[in-house]
Amino acid sequence: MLIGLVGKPSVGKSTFFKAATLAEVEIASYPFTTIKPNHGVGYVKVECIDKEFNTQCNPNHGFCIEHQRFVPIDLMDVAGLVPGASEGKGLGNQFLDDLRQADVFIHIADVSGTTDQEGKLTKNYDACKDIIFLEEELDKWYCNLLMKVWKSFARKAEVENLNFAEAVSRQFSGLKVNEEQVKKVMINLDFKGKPSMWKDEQLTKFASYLRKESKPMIIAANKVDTEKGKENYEKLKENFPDLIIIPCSADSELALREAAKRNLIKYIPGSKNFEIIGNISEQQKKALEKIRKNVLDAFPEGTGVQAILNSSVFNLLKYIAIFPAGASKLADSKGNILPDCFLLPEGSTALDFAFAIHTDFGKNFIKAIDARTKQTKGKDYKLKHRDAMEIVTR
Ligand SMILES: Nc1nc2c(ncn2[C@@H]2O[C@H](COP(=O)(O)OP(=O)(O)OP(=O)(O)O)[C@@H](O)[C@H]2O)c(=O)[nH]1
Ligand SMILES: [Mg+2]
Repeated sequence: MLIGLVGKPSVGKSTFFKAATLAEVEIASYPFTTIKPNHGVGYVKVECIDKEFNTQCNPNHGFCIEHQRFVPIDLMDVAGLVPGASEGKGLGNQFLDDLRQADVFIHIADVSGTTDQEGKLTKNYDACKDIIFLEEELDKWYCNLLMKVWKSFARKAEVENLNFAEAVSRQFSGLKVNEEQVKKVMINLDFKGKPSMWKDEQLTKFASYLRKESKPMIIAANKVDTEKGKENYEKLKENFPDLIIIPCSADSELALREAAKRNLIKYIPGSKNFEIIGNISEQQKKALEKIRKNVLDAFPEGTGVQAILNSSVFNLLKYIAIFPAGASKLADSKGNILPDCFLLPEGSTALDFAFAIHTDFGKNFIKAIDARTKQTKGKDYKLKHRDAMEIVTR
């Protein structure tokens, strides 16, 4: 699972990245602070099943606080994208190639109204413009990649009488495009005529639809803590009712996460509360209480960072979290309780899960056992979010 952070310069991509990963990255108020991509590990939050089993888990990866399990996901932060990037403006859009393997994008938008389209300081800037131009630049990026090979690829697929959707997904597997997504796009577009004969505007439309399908996007309305933040966030929501837009203050999440790391406060990422537990100065206390009042109490999802990560994986991509769990004992051979948690696409079966654990588990699959009910499930059993399953092999 790879989540890509995109947006124009100075919107807070690296701040969001740092808040989610606590990796040391550069953050500054001038455009193009980030040039080389930052890779890191963030987490989605899942209500852990250990509570139901009256135990405390020991995760191999990620962590668990008060029965809230944090499951690792890969995050990538890249340079800022400006209008005209596909014609080489700013840093261009070639750096997006680093994000070809992304499953989902988070568009970090700046609702403070204080950064213009190139990330420079301004006043009363309308964030709605950024939603439109960013989509356009992402479409152009896809379109350029497709255009390069389209004619020869499509002709070859036609001559060899290949299954078109499968051939496209194979040709563009680097973009993590799958056959189902291509099929869906073809049905929606319903173009007549051979793909090798498509006009440029048809291919442009195809690229745009395919991009939306294979890189779904959620919007982080960042900097809601600022004076105009809430008002501009409401405006975004009104103008784009079909998009998932979540209010966010990456800066606040970063402050809370760093204070928690230094044992100054107790804060579970994504919660609407924190408790001061360490020795802090009056000034630090004032800053933290301001976050409580202006962000945590003011927005239903707190700082929004955790909600955005969760929403991208569980609402937009519709993934489910599955726990490998012995039906008679929850610990692995080393005594670790519920050490793993897998993120799988919706519709995954018990057999898919077995293969996700290990190819040998998949190949030697006999049955699955639901650790809660002790019921036996066959290979076609469709898994549910937070299922706990044992895989029995030959
Ligand atoms: N008020 C406020 N400021 C923020 C927030 N998030 C980031 N900032 C500030 O916005 C500025 C830009 O932050 P960065 O994280 O460097 O932005 P970026 O999008 O990575 O910028 P580039 O790498 O240049 O594309 C910094 O001064 C941050 O402190 C937020 O939630 N609220
Ligand atoms: Mg940056």
